[in-house]
Amino acid sequence: MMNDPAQPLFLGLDSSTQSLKAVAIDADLRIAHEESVNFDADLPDFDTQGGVHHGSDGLTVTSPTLMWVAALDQLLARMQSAGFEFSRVVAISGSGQQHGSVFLRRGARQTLARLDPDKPLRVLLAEAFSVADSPIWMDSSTGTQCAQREEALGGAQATADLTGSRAYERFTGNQIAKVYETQPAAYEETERICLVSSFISSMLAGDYVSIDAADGAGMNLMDIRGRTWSQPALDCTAPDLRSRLGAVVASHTVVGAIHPYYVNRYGLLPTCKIIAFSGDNPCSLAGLRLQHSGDIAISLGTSDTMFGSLTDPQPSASEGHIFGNPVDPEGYMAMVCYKNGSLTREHVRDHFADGTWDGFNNALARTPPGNNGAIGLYIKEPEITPPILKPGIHRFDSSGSAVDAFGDGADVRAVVEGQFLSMRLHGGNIGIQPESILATGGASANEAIVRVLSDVFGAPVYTAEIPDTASLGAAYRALHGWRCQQAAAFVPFSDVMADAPAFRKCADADMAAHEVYTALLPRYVEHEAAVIAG
Ligand code: 5FX
Repeated sequence: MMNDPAQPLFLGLDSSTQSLKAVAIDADLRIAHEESVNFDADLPDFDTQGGVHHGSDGLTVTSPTLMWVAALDQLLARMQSAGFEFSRVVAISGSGQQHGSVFLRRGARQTLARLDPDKPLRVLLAEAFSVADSPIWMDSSTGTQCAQREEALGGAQATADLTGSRAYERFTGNQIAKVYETQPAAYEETERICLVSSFISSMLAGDYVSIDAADGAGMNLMDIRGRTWSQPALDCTAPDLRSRLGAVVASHTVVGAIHPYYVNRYGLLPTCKIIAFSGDNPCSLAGLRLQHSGDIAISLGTSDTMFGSLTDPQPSASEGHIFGNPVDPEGYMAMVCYKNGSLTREHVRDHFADGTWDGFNNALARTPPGNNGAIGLYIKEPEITPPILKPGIHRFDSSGSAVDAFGDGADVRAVVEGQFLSMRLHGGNIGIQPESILATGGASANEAIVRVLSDVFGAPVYTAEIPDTASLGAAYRALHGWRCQQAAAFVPFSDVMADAPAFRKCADADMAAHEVYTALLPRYVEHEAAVIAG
């Protein structure tokens, strides 16, 4: 359907690892415009691979902060050249890769306030950073700082209970602690520390903008239930940190208005509102419209991810993360990430089926739910959930004995069932109780795999073919924040999404098969524990 030129538009930006994207929607949720800038291809002078620089230690991963600045100007200029009507945009929100940090030096606030529309942002902000290379989520160089945090906060479980996750290397508090320890002068020079999300919104507002409670939870610094900075968590990170972080706000908050720079340069309305930006995973939750507790998304991609809304989180030192919910200021979201996803299923397809998906699906068809008691853990990549670093295949027969091989087709069923039993176990451990599952990613198109997913969880599975859930979710959140502001009250996200088309149901659970999996789960737990123990 055509977009009505009189209708207001809502803009969602997504500053991800490899690109900056924009999606504009109208109030009826129709997409009006899409644009993107690829960091490697479109900003070659920053010389990144996949948007990042790898340090020589094999652990440090950064991105040049100024590249994200340059990308914003380039993206907006492209939209202008394409005839995008910036004057219709009434609200902007955004998504940022989680955990990445931006260190702004003393005086940068004034620089932001005085942006000169005749000059590009990368020139204006060239001197604004006390740390030129932003640590990002792929960094794993802060093992020492993580150990110090858990020690100071009373252990891994106490850290998870307080902040929603045990100390993780990529989480921003540990990155900040490393900057303080290794570059004390740079830390001293720092006036403000932003997340990628709050940095992009700060550039748009021309002032420092608050971090939202969903992305803020990815720092190991926020009290997950109070949704404010935790003093003990700040204290074990770096001195005078609170004043460098600003406040935490609910994700639907209007955090400012667009700076005149963008009014003059691109024709945005001076009244255009900036809604707090959030992390990419929280924005994906919004993009997939998971508004009710029990609405779960499972992304079956290169690596598998499970996330969803919940009201009763159970933070765990062993698995997953609890974040604030980006569309419900009282709610939470939980997320469990796996390294072994499609590549591992493909490995089994190639070695234990005939190398085709038809062969894989035929193997599923000729083996029964529960695999006659055979259970397998297929660790092709070092796994994070649960932590099993050594690659290998672990097979157990129906009597619980470790075996070297399975019979016809059983490896195929075992890899799929093992992955979904693991999700049921570890998701359940942090409070995820799926009532309906939205499957996304490449393998969600495979009906045989999706059937097993539905049976393992005993829940219906729907599919969504939304390529850019984070940028779309950011646009939905722009609309949501704007509607709350217009109403001068919180408007449920489900009201804002009421007219969205329903997702396609692709499987209903076979409850007899579900019972088989429920009976099998204790054995899966036992075998997984044995594999972890080596
Ligand atoms: C989540 O905790 C992650 O580290 C990643 O999914 C990043 O958000 C990717 F941008």
